This record gives sequence, C-alpha cells and structure tokens, in this order.
Amino acid sequence: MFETIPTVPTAEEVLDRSLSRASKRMEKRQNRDRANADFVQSVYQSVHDRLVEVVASFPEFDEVPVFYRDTAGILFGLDRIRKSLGAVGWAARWARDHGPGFTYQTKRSPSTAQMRRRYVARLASVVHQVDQDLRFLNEVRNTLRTLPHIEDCFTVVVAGYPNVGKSSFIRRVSTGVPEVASYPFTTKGVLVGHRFDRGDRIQFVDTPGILDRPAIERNAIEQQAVAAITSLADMVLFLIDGSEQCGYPLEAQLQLLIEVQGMRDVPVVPVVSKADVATIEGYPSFSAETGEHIEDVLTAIYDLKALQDERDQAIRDEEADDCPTIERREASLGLALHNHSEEDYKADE
Ligand SMILES: Nc1nc2c(ncn2[C@@H]2O[C@H](COP(=O)(O)OP(=O)(O)OP(=O)(O)O)[C@@H](O)[C@H]2O)c(=O)[nH]1
Ligand SMILES: [Mg+2]
Repeated sequence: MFETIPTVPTAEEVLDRSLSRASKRMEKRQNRDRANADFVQSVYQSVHDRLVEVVASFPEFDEVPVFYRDTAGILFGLDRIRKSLGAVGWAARWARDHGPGFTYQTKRSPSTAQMRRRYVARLASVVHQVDQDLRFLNEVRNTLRTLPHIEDCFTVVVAGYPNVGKSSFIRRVSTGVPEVASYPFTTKGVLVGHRFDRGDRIQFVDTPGILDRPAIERNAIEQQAVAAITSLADMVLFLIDGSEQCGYPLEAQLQLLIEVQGMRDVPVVPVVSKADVATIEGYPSFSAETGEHIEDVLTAIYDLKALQDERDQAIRDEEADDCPTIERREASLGLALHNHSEEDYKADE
C-alpha cells in the first residue's frame, strides 16, 4: 500500500540537489549576470518540484483502506501527518510564488552575484523551516511501508491477551512467521500469513495482545490489534490461555472476549490455546506446541468461510432476506470444534 513512497529527503538534501542542478545550469552561461539570474530561477524551480514530489508521493488518507488509515492514525496521528504535508506544500508554494520575482530582481540588479546569494539564503531558510516535517514524514514513510499487504480474501484475525499463543498458532497454520517468545507484547504490529487448503485461500492476521482495560488507556500497540478486528476481520479467532502461563488471569481474558464480541458484527470464535497444559470445560481447545486439535480449529474456520460464501452468494442473488438454513447452520457451528468434557480437564493446578 505504501511501498511506493520514496525516501523523503531532509531540507539539506533538497537544497544540495537543487543547488547542484542550478550550478550545472549556470556553468553553461558565458554572461555572469545572466548566469546568476538563471541560478535563482533554477534553484527555486527545483526546490518547488522536489517538495511537490514529496507531497504527491503520500496517498490521500481519506481514500486509503480503513485499516491503513486507522493504523497510520494510531501510530502517528492523521492530523500531524496532514499538518506536515501542509507545511511542505506551503514551502513548495513559497518557492513557486517568489522564484520568478527574485529572478527578475537578480537580473536587473547592479550586483547579480550578491542578489543570487541573498535569494538562495532566503530559500534555504524557508526549506529549513520544514526540515522537522520532512524528517517526520520520512519516519511515517519508513513505518507505513512495513505494514503488511492485505489481500481481499477471507480474513481470520487472531486476537487475545498478550502471550496466549497467537503467533505460535499463526506459525503452525500459515505462511506467516511471526516471532514467538515467552513474554507479553512480543508482537508489536499486525502481521499476515496465508493458507491454501481445501481449495481455498485464507488470510490469517496476527495481532498484538490486548489488555482488558478502557479503550482510552490502550497503547498504540494494542490499538493496532483493535483496528485489525474492526476493519479487517471476516471472523475473529479469540485465543484464551487456560493455563494462565501467559501471566494474565482467565477472568480478565473472558472479560476481553466479551468486549471483542461487541467490537464488530462478525463471528468471534473463542478457542483455548496451550491445550497440552490446560483446557477449559465447555470451550474447544488446541495446542500449537503438540498440534492437537489444530485441524478441528481449521475445519471450523473453513466451515465459517463456506457459510459466508453462501451468504454472499445469497445476497448476490437477492435472497438474503429469507435464508433460514444458513442461520441454523451458523448457530450449530461450535459443534465442529472439539468441546472438552469434565474428564479432559487437566488444568495445571
Ligand atoms: N505449552 C505451550 N506453550 C505454548 C503454546 N503456544 C504458545 N506457547 C508459548 O507461549 C508463549 C507465547 O507464545 P506466542 O505465540 O509468542 O504468544 P502471542 O500471543 O503471540 O504473544 P504476544 O505477541 O506477546 O501477544 C511462548 O513461550 C510459546 O512457546 C502451546 O500450545 N503450548
Ligand atoms: Mg505474538
């Protein structure tokens, strides 16, 4: 999405390049006075063009897909990005508006070399005024271009508390290779993996952990997970670590589950991870460590996808208003997963 934004130059780099271009142009002139006027004209033009290029290389944030817009907003603040783009645009316009007049003044001056130096200094001062904006935009560019490419296919967002095994699951089932570690917030941004199975391509989105706390208190890392749920998910696979080895109590995880269920009108499927350590009565479970019941989880996902495909087809056929079979099947979907009975329950303590 943002891969095509080229490096944003610093003020010094903008000026260096423009000055060296202007010098080359100046060399061609025999007449020193004409050469000085040409220099002013060229350097103003060149700075204008370069700054316009910078502004034009950023997408119009109102038009980018919601997930990218939200993430850019979470990480940098859309207002701040727009303000910096506005400042760079202002400097470009300043160069465009003053270039012709200063060229004319230089040409007419009895001391063209002195005028050239004065006008170049004024331009340099304007460009330096937006140096912080250019540097900030480069930081935005460097971060945004690392955001994953999101495909337009059935998307499973894997969410839950930190350290519950989300990335381990993604590594098991998809092409994604997120880092796995025994401490919370190992995953700091959204990552994507794919799986082609049963004739269908599915996209898995790994997210950072979310804590059960008021939305206003969530940090940028957690907010990216919320953005993935609210803008990418066709379904949410909500992992619960029944062993509590993640370091967070079960109660808090279940509280978060309730919040996630209310975030978006898509199926939220709770599944217990680390089943090799502990399972929970009434919940399906799997282990990324041993691989047990991973296939059951995948089956449930593919079943949900098939239902969604049917629903989409029904909508396309304008039959969506009367589709009782799909609703009945959706209600019984949990049955596809292995629900643990009392005997299976072997929580650590
Ligand atoms: N015993 C056991 N440990 C697991 C299992 N899955 C993950 N773990 C361990 O749990 C810890 C956290 O795993 P991650 O996959 O990094 O968890 P995460 O939810 O992605 O963590 P964050 O990115 O920090 O939110 C690691 O030490 C894993 O080895 C499992 O099925 N069984
Ligand atoms: Mg992770």
